[in-house]
Amino acid sequence: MKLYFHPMSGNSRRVLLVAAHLDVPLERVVVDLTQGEQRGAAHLARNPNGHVPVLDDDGFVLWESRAIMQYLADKTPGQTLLPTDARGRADVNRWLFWCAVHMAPANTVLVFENFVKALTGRGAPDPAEVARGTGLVAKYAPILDAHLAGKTWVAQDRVTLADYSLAASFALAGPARLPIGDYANLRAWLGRVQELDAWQRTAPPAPPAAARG
Ligand SMILES: N[C@@H](CCC(=O)N[C@@H](CS)C(=O)NCC(=O)O)C(=O)O
Repeated sequence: MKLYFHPMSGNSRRVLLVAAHLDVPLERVVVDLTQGEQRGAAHLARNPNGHVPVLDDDGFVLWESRAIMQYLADKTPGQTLLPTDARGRADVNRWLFWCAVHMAPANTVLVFENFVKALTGRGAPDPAEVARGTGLVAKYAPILDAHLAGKTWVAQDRVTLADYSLAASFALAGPARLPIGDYANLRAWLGRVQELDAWQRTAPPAPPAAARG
């Protein structure tokens, strides 16, 4: 299986985390987002959205990171990252959708303003966008923080796709200056995910100094 990805992309990271956890070998193909390769004809043919990640499993081409996570889990006999019973699966899906619709987009505003712009030489953060992203993180991060009180993992009392999906959206918390300092449960949980073997095995290279926050 081939994964078209970029090493600094949080959306790619969540797929890499699941593949590492499940020991699914992936041939990694970098799409250079810093050079606009995602908007070239070859990549648009794989994903008309011009985004990474994209999985190619022997001609079956799949985009959307959480769909790819589920596909890898479904293909792996005996996996425990995605429950097979209706309620367990719904519980994990609840957090996957919440991540996709609320938490990750909130974090992405600040990742773009405080990290991607520096990485790609697109100028200073826009204060209005920083204020908007800060407001969105302040709206959603406390929900995750409160949910994690007294819990080790987000769903099902074990590591699931929910943890990898959400943690990947916080992967650039430092350089993106995500305002999560007040959320002790969230930070402790993120620390636990970051200690997992899959996290260590998928660490991206250090970004250039200008984008380190
Ligand atoms: N909902 C998509 C989002 C994918 C996405 O936004 N990927 C970013 C990288 S983290 C991208 O490819 N950006 C390129 C661009 O916007 O030009 C997913 O989960 O896969």
